Amino acid sequence: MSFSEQIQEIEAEIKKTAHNKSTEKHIGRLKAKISRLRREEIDRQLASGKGGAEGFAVKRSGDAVVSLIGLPSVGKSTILNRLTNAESKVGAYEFTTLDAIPGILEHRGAKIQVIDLPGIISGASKGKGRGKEVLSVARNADMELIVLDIFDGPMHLDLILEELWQVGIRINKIRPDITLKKTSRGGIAISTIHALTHMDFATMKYIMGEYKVVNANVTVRCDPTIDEFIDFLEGNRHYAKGIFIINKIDLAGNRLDYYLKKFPTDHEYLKISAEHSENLDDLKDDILDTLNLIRLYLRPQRGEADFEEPLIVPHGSTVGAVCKILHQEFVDGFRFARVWGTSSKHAGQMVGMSHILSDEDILTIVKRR
Ligand SMILES: Nc1nc2c(ncn2[C@@H]2O[C@H](COP(=O)(O)OP(=O)(O)OP(=O)(O)O)[C@@H](O)[C@H]2O)c(=O)[nH]1
Ligand SMILES: [Mg+2]
Repeated sequence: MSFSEQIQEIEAEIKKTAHNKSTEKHIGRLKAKISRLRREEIDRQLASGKGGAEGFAVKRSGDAVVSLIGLPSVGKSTILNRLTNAESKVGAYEFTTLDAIPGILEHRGAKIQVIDLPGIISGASKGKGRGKEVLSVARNADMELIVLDIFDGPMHLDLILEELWQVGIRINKIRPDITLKKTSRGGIAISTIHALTHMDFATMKYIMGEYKVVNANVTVRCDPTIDEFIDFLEGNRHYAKGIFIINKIDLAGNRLDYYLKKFPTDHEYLKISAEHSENLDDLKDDILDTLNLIRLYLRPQRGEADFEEPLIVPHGSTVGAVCKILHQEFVDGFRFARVWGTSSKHAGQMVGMSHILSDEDILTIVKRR
């Protein structure tokens, strides 16, 4: 049986199995099997050089990377051109863009790399229409701008999320907080912090069996679904933020509300017209807010803080993380840091590597001599 036939057969079995408490173990195991088969198939393709076609070469730059994902002709390139200094060809026909085109969006002191990509189609994750290369750029981005057009958007949304899901990209999801330590004997011990509502320990053990885990200590600090638990066991998942954009609202005229109502309500949408530059400032703000970055002003030991070029780092960054971003020598030679701003108890507070910084803090790192 071919790889896709095997998967189809298992998927059919999941579909025809009633989902309830008594079938939970069985379904968990079947889902884990599909994940394993897919991973094996990808490994095989990579090994044989098939599907390993030349990827798009985009050098990462800026404080964060955002990629434009959507079907052909929805307006991705128009958005890139409006947000950044870049020029990507715009066309009234599909597949105008054939390459990854990066540009830089400068907003609120941050430099965000925005990457325009060819449109994806159904089957992209399996390689259709250079889909693999497109999705691999998306996998390296911190955030996906999912572009939908006002008319076909509701139809395209599931397709896009499915293709992203297939290559291991999880949108607006939190990495399941689970740790697993293999042991040499004693079976599987599971400890939890909250009650699990999606599966019981027996199901978890059964699924782990599919991954040949028989002796381990597992700590679960969340309430994972079967899919989330498999994601954890598979590893190699990319958790990216996502913004859902509805473009071309100008074309709907006074029927705008009618078309907007067709979009599923489980996401929030930003409604824009790239062509008429409508709501683009909201989009820029949304990108910055969703990336959740903070600005730090670095101040040398003797001298003034640099308010012109803030260092942009993710919200929740520690002094240690900043040292790492700056240079390994700050990590190796770290003595202490001084902080002025909302994260400090008083001006110039002495702090260690684990101190968490806030937006617009001033930071001095003191190294050993
Ligand atoms: N009316 C209107 N047309 C738009 C808008 N945004 C883009 N377009 C038009 O839609 C067509 C496709 O735009 P592109 O930016 O090339 O779309 P794309 O998503 O990059 O397309 P591919 O590169 O083929 O995937 C062009 O004719 C644009 O002028 C919009 O907000 N309103
Ligand atoms: Mg394009």
